[in-house]
Amino acid sequence: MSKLNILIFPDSRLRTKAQTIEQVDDEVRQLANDMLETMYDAAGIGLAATQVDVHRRLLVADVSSEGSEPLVLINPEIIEKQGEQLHDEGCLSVPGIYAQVARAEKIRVSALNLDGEPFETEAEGLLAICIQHEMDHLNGVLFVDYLSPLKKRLVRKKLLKMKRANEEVLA
Ligand code: GNR
Ligand code: NI
Repeated sequence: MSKLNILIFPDSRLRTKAQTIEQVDDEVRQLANDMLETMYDAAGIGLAATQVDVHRRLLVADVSSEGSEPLVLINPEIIEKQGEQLHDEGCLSVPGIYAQVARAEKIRVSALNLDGEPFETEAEGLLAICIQHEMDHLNGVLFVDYLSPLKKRLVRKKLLKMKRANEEVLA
């Protein structure tokens, strides 16, 4: 197991559209394990492969308070959406920024598991939000894309400033 580096907005690699996984092999299982370790270490509830600069369609999530319900979705597809919910979202790739986003309240998802077998699952509430947020990442979309151009510009400025301050400390 190893912890992976998380890309930070406005890194252009976060805009890459992830490729379908053709074969669920040991490399994919290793990636899923490393992503779970990275997510738990960062105290996140979800992580998409895009965020660790791997452009393959894989996401992990765990919305339980004990970190006891890891979920791995390979090649996820939303096959049904119902209702709408508004929630303050954050993102490990957009640290320190929170904003309201509208998402479907309930979704039905198809995916492959770590044995490469297809399955379907339903999610609602926070897990539904998380899966929709991670699936956006796999398509190169970030929650700040739903903000007004003005707010998005302020977020970009703030994070670039943070990045520069960080580079000065390291220099
Ligand atoms: O840890 C996370 N919390 C969160 C809170 C509200 C809505 C979405 C999320 S996902 C985020 C982790 C992350 O950036 N996943 O891509
Ligand atoms: Ni995110």
